[in-house]
Amino acid sequence: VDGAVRPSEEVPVVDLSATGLSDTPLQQAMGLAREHGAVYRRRLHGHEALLVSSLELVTELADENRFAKGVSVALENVREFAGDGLFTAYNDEPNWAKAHDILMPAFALGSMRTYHPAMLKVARRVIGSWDRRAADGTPVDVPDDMTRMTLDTIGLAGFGFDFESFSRATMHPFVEAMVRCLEWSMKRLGREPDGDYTEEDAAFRADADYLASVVDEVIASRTGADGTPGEEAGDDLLGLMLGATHPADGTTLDLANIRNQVITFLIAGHETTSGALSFALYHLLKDPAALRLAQREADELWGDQTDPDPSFEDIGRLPYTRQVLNEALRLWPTAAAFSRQARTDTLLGGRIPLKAGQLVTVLTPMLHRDPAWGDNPELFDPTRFAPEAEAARSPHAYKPFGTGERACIGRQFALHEATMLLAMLVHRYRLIDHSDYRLSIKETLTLKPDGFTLTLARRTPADRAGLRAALAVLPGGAA
Ligand code: FDE
Repeated sequence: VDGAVRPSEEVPVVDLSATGLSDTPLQQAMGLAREHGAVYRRRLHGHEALLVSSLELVTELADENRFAKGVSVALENVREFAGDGLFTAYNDEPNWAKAHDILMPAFALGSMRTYHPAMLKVARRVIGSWDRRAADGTPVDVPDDMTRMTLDTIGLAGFGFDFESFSRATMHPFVEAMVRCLEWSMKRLGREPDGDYTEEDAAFRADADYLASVVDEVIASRTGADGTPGEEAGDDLLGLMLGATHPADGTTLDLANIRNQVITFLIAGHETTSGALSFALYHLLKDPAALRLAQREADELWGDQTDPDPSFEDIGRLPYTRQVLNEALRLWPTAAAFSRQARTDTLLGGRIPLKAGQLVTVLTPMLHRDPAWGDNPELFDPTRFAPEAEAARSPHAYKPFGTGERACIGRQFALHEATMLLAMLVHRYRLIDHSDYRLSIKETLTLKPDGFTLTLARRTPADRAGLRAALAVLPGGAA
């Protein structure tokens, strides 16, 4: 009568107000899904979220006629420092469509050719650093180095700005401030109604201001003193944002929005990709059979070359390496949840009433363990992404890049960069599990293996010959 939506009897309700949100809320949510099933309501200090992870319900949520992207409470928090950038913009904010239309061409597959040289330059920085570690036998911190790599790559390829992360002993202060901002966004979800958070908020403000100042430096390096683009705006992301006009109305993006976009791309373009590479290396380390197949694929391209020069086309010739990344992102999608919003009052799955505008959270790692994935969804198995296997599966069973019109614009960028680096690393090194690493996952809104180190040894021609001989005796290995 009062129009309030009453929880349907069938949906379990879990109230976390007494225990609070854990430091690893995503893994907590996964545990609750294992306990209560693929749809449940989570209450926390008067807020309620509906979490969903079955293929059946996600297929409905992916229907763009009934649902659109929802800006979740977590993303509202990120809006505090990324504003109306693409990731955090509301669907109906004019700057979303404008920036999307201007930037889309820069992320088409063909554009990766433009970024390839910058990606390769940074991949060689990783190799320079890892060669020294291989020589002196000291361990590399995998997530740290992947973060250095992806930050330098998006900086150079997107904005012509060099963070020079490999010439620094510690992470660039931009990364540290950004990680704290993301952490603040996550922890803010668990705040108690009567808590005092003045200190956290002041520290956050300082970090957010610092991020903005770095970005202003990036922008200033490309504009005149009056903020207008110089002679050559360039054809990278920043060049497009400064110079390109919207096809429909001929206007350009305003400087406040460009600042938000640069922050957005620096964050979105590196946190998630570095996590994906770290998980891929973790799984290869623990799965010698998969590692050998990845090594064979790279060996077939680059043989015993000491310094191979991967071409743009080579990256399309690494299908197994791509499968390894896909499978790593299945088990650990590094942007691990996204929200959908009902366009009208509707019934989800014919039984769960939703009001127009109501948000639903998709818990991606649990969707990626739906029974549609077969008997042992916890096992790492890149052959799940062989073309025949993919063709037999619903496209809605796999959503590491979100869905629909607000899906990840950087997907090809991330996959090109990550496939190239992964292939170069397995071609060059033996990966040694010196500490018998046990996976533990750190959450800062995104996921990363915590404290993951390994040691390295350079592969020799004899190693490669041995691998060829070993694989040749397997069924199908001679092919
Ligand atoms: C987006 C994205 C997403 C969606 C979200 C929602 O729905 O909310 C997701 C899930 C993602 N993304 C994921 C990912 C993963 C990886 C590896 C990545 N990602 C990467 C990248 C790179 C770059 C540059 C990017 N990325 C970017 C981005 C952007 C800008 C966005 C937004 C879009 C729109 O329009 O909205 C995204 N991404 Fe990502």
